[in-house]
Amino acid sequence: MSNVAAVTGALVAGIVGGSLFAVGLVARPQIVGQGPTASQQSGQTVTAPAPVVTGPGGPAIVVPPLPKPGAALTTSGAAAQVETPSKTRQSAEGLAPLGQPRVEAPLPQREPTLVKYEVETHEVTALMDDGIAYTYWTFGNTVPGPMLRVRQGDTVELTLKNAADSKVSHSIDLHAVTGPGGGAKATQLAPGESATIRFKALNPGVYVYHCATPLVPHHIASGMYGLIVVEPPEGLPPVDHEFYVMQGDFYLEGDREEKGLHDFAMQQMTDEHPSYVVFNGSVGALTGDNALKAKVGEKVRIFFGVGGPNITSSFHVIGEIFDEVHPEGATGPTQRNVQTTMVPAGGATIVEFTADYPGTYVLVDHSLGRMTKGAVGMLNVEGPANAEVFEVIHTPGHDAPGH
Ligand SMILES: [Cu+2]
Repeated sequence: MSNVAAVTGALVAGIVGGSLFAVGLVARPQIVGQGPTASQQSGQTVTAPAPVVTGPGGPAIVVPPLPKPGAALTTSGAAAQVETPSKTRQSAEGLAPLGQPRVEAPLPQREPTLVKYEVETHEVTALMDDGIAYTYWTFGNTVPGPMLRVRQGDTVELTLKNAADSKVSHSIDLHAVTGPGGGAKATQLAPGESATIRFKALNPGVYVYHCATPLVPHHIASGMYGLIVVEPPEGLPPVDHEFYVMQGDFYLEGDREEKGLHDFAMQQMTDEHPSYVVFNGSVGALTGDNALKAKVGEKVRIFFGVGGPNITSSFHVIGEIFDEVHPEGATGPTQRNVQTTMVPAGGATIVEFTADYPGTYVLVDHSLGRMTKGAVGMLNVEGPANAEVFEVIHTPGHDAPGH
């Protein structure tokens, strides 16, 4: 059974209970919310995790290259041998899903400074679904790529490298950049090349970045997107958990039930008929053991973006109400008490809510047909039930999808 079937089946079996998702889901590293710890270097690339900040004129913040993928992942060399015939389809055996993206912790109070990031593009073959492999093109080996996080007024020095073993050129267009192509003009990189740009984070908000090498939607449909958070000068209000989730649509040639490595399907992409619509790169990336976790009473913030390339998201969490939404990722006045928020391709939002009652809350694109294509995530909330918030008076006891 594919993971899409497992996830959908679990939902049909019932959202109530929270113990339903143990079967059929791919195990993978735990997700988000724990940003790397900081260490400081002076203007040099380091291999330790992220930075401590000093005031103006102090050392620049340096964020190191991301770790290499796990041993089970392979580079795209093998993928390039597969053109179309399904009878020669390469096995997906031994492959794993991609890991989860790096999440940056909230920034300390500080004055604007120089922040250095280094990101490397990698082409990686990994599992999209149970037994179904795809050659992703990535920023830093994850989909989405690493979260970048700066403060309004910071000067950001971004070095983009394209790994020497890449097959094609890559680049970066950051929607937080004011400048030619959002940086894409200067960062068109052949395999093995690198480029460095500097930009001022003029506007606060949460912004998508993506590869902008032709054919751009092909690169995005291979996983090349992420979020850059530009905090307002006062920062974002503290919460108990921050999560980083991005939706993307993927186009694989051949039958989705056919195991093995699938190539990119150009016609499906131009027709806007995705084989998969998923959160964080693959089916099951945020379900089962990989579910997001919180406790009753805790405040949750989700940075939610849509890489696309084509599909807009009607982002909703089943069983929850967003206390606050930053529409279109903008800072400033929020909308309160929102059920579903529309997030365009190449757009993002911030949603916040308090987990008031225990249970499993399901992240979806409320164009719910896409659940069958993998667009399902879970937030497991543990803690005491409050009968004033929710109480079952009578039920025949049938599990139901709740929606
Ligand atoms: Cu690219």
